[in-house]
Amino acid sequence: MADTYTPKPEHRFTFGLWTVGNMGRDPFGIETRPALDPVDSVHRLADLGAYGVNFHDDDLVPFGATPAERETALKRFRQALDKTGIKVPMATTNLFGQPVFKEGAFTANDPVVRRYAIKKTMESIDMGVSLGAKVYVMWGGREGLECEAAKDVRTALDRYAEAVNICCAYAKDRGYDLKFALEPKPNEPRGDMFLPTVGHAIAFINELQWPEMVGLNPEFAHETMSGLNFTHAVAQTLWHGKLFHIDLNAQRIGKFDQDFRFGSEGIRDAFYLVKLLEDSKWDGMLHFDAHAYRTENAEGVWDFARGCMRTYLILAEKSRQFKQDKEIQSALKAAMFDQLSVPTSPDGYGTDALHTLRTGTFDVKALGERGYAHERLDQLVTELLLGVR
Ligand code: GLT
Ligand code: MN
Ligand code: MN
Repeated sequence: MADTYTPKPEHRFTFGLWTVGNMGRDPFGIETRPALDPVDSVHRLADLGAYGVNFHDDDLVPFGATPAERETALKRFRQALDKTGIKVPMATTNLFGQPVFKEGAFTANDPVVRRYAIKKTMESIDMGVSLGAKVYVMWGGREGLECEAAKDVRTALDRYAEAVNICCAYAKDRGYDLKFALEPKPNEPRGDMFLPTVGHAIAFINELQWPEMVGLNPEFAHETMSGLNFTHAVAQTLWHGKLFHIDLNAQRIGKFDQDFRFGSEGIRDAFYLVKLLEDSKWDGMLHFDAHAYRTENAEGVWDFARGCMRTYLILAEKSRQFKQDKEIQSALKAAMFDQLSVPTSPDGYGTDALHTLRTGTFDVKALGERGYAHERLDQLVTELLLGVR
């Protein structure tokens, strides 16, 4: 039955074919559910109220397909999109699944492998753009190391930058309206991966030829795996004007890349993330890069997908309540929340301003004795989230 938290296309929720299509395989066990036909996935997502679907090249056209098979797959998919109104806002390339990429793709030591990775990416960009994609995600699944002696990291970063530059040049050459979003991850599948966190990736972008074409696709699970605060990572990405896409899911610190249903772990973290996205009026896609538990059958997959979207909408509602809650607002006042936007030096950095700062007098004792009401504020948020406010 429809309620306030029923997803609609206007909410801009998207899923990957690889997310709902995840068959429950893990390093210790085989698939627990059958493969999904991309066409069926599009229809089910439309029924649930999603806006769009994203894919790797190989999710849509199986690796090694003949040109005729490729045509058929694309035709059927296009028909499903037309019929349902489901959009393809993002595209990406599988540069990690096949043995050819076991030593790396853009940062493989062998230039031949690197050139193959670029060609596969170009084809995938063409396919994505032809279906409407405006963002191209680069997750360097095999860019990294186990054997530290085998690769020079500084040279690998030269090659990584070269590959991103080539892809930008290709998009420009073809006249595509396409932006690139790098997706950091600290490890898994490689022992250590290049561009492991949002911070590393933002710094890397500054060294590229067309930095304005490249931003980030941060993922909740990936920063959390490193023990970092994902909301802070997204806030800084926004601050740099580099949030081009986002991967939402759930993850516990210190575990393998769990890719759980959004909000299923770390509900407070999920709340602050949603609040940030809502407060900053993020108008890009809300993409769920997550999958159903291995325990689930085909029906459980759609419970999972519905759950991701509902939890986002519930937390968005909580973030509106946060703003309207008088006690929370008064606790924010006690915490001096609004004072952070007052510049430290309202007169700038000139000699007079520096003199004013240099000669200021302060009641350091009184400042040190002040309380900031964080306990009150934090408990109020807890009670809001627990549904008793
Ligand atoms: C893979 C990975 C994700 C990336 C996807 C895009 S593929 O599932 O774990 O984090 O976003 O390449
Ligand atoms: Mn992940
Ligand atoms: Mn991801």
